[in-house]
Amino acid sequence: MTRPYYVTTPIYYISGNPHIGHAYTTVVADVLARSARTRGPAFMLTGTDEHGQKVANAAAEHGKTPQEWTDELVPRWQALFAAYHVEYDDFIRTTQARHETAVQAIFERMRQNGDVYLGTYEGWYCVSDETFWLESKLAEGRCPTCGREVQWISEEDWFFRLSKYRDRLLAHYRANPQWVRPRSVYNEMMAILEEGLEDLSISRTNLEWGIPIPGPSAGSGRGVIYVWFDALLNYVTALGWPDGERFRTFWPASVQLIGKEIARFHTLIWPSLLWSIGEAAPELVFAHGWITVEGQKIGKSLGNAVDPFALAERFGADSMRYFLLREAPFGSDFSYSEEKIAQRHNNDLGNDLGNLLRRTLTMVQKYHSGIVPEPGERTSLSMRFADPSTHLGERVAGLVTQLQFREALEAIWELVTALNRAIDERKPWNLHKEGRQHELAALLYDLCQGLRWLAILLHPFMPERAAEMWRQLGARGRIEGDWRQSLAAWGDDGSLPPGTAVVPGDALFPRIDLVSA
Ligand code: ME8
Repeated sequence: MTRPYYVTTPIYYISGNPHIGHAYTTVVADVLARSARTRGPAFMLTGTDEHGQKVANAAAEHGKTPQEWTDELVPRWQALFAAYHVEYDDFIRTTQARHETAVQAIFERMRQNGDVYLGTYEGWYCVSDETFWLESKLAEGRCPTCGREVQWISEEDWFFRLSKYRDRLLAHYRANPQWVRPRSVYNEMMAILEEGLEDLSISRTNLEWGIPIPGPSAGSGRGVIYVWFDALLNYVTALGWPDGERFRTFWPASVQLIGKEIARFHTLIWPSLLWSIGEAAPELVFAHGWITVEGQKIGKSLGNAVDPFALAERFGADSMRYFLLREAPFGSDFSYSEEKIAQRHNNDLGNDLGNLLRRTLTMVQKYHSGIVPEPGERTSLSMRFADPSTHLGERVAGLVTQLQFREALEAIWELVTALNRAIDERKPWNLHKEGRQHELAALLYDLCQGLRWLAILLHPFMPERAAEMWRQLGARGRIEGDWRQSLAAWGDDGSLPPGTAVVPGDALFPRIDLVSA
C-alpha cells in the first residue's frame, strides 16, 4: 500500500487581501493532493496565520480588534481557494483553540526539557516579516528580506535552543541531500548552517495579540509566543498532535510547500522544533520561486497585487491553474502577464485541447450517430501511450510526485498532439467518403479513448474542465478514481464502452480576446 500522503501550504498572514501568490502555492498543493488521492489516502492542509504584530497593526489601521479583523478576512481566503477549485482537507486558523492549546503544550514541554529558557533579547526586528535580525545581517540598516525599516527591541524573552540542533541539522542535510529542494535553497541553508546558529527568541513582551506564554506568567499580560513559533506548529496541531489519529497516520509530511523567502524558518527552525518534541522532520520541503511583475515579487505590501478573483473570473480558474503550473519549471521565478495567460488559454487549451474534443465529438455525431464505436486492432496510439514500458499515466504520476509539473503537462500534451495529428493525417472525412467504415470507427474509438485518458490525467490540474470533458464524452463512473485501474488499458475500463452516447456541449475554453475584453 502507498504510504498516506500529506501536503501543506504556508499559512497566510491576513494583513490584507489575498493575492495571486497565495492562490499559487495552494493550487500546487491541490494538484499534489488530487494526484496522490488517485493512489491512496492523502491529506491537504492550508490555513491562516493570524497572530503577530503585522496582523495586529493591520487590524488597528482599520479600527478593528484583531479578532474582528481576522474573522472578517478568513472567508476571503476560503473564497479564493474555492474560486481556484482547491479541495483542502482542513483549514487551520491559528486562533483556534485546538491550535492554541497544542502550542502551549509544546512550549511547556520544551521548557521542561530545557530547550526553552529565559534570556534577554536585544536586537532588530522586522514587523513585516515578523523576523529577528542580527545587526550584521541588515542591508544598509534595513530588513535584508523586504527592505523595510527595522525596530530596535530590548526585552526579557523566552528563547529556543536552536544552536543545540546545528550538528543534527548538518548531519540531516548531508544524509538527505534531497530533503530541501531546489538545490539552490539547499545550498543556501547549508551555508547558513556552516556559519552557525544562534538561539531564537520565541516570545514578544510588548505584544498582546498572540498565544499567551503558558505557566506562571500566563494571562498576566507578560507577553505572547512569537508568531513564527506559533505558526510553524500548525502543521502538526492541525493533525491533532500528539496522539490524534490523523497525526499518527499522516506525519511526517510528504511535501511542505513554501515560497523561498521563508525557507530558513522551514528548513532550519522547523525540524529543530520537531526534534525537540521527539517528532520526525518532514520528508521534503520545497521552496518555490516567486511570481513577479516587472522583476518584483508580487505581494500586497509592494502595491503590485493583482486581484486573483478577477483573474479566475476572466480566464477561468482551470486556465489559471494551467498557466501557473505550465509557465515555468517548478522552483523558478516567473513573470506574470495577462498576455501570457491569454496565450496559454487560447493556444494550448483552446486550440490544442478544446478543439480536439469538439472535433472528435462532432465526427462521432456525424459519422457514427453520436455513439462511441467498437475498437479496431491494437493501434500505434495505444502502443505508444499504454505500453507498460512507456505508460503515460505512470510517467505523469512520476513527474507530479517529483513536483515536475511543467514536464508532466508537456508529457500529457504529447497525447494531445498525437490525437490531433491522427485526425490531420488520417482525415476521417476521407475515410467516410471512401466508405472505409471499419477504419473510421477504429479511429473514432481511439480518439474517444485518448480523450478519456486526457480527462483523467488532467483532472488533478484542471478538475472542473476535466470533469466537463468527461461529461461531454458521456463517460460514467469516477474521473478521479484509481489510475492503476482507470488507465490500466488504452481501451475500456467500463467508463466509456462502445455504444456510449456522447454529449457534446459548449467550447471547453472559449477564446479570450484581450483587446476587446
Ligand atoms: O509568510 N509568488 O505568510 P504570507 C509566489 N504567515 N508565491 C507567493 C508570492 C509570490 N509573489 N507571494 C506570496 C507568511 N506567495 C507566513 C507563513 S507558515 C508557518 C507562515 C506565497 O502571507 C508563498 O507560498 O506572507 C509564500 O511563502 C507565502 O505565500 C507567504 O505568505
